[in-house]
Amino acid sequence: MKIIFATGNPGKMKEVRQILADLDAEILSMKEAGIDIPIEEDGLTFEENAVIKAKAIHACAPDAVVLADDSGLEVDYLDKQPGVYSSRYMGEDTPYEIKNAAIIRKLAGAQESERTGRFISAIAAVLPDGTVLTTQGVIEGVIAHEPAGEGGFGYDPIFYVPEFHATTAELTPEQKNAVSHRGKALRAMKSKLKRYFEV
Ligand code: ITT
Repeated sequence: MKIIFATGNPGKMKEVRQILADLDAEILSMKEAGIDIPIEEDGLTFEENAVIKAKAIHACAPDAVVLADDSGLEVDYLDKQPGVYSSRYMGEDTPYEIKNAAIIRKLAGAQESERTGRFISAIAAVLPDGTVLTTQGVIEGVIAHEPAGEGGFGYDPIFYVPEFHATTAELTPEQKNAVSHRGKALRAMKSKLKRYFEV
């Protein structure tokens, strides 16, 4: 089976490869598949945007299984921002040091109990016959007072997971994938794909 993963985010792609490593499939990024098209993510939910990305790439590679992830950070104190706008928040090219510092500043007046948030990942698959499958995964946490850790990408340095006493940027890739929104959503998708192809 050939799987094309519809992402241009190298941090995401690295995690996806590790999480899908046990599948008997060739896993290609969009770039490796030679596909370079702009995709307008104009959905209002993570699931809608994941389906938009997977369908756009399916149109270019109809014989492959195409997967896409749409994900983001919801911060309760900020009315669930940045949410589906996580990568566009404060500008797509703004470094995460600046975005992360801004979120911490915005929470300056928050009580400890108000610092809750979550990472959400929606995964969509479009199969060669056009079937669309979707799954979702969530990890709950709190916004840290200071960024910490060098691992992961994006908002990981400010996403503190109380059970680990660490941010997701301080976890090893294996630890993060075992508990992350993306790990959960992709493992659920693996089960759906296995069921679909065994029937
Ligand atoms: P593609 O659309 O090409 O996959 P993207 O980075 O634009 O890349 P999204 O639209 O799904 O992807 O935005 C996800 C953003 O949410 C991502 O850029 C980070 O800012 C944030 N995010 C999602 N998962 C994360 C994680 O595991 N760790 C840290 N930040 C994460």
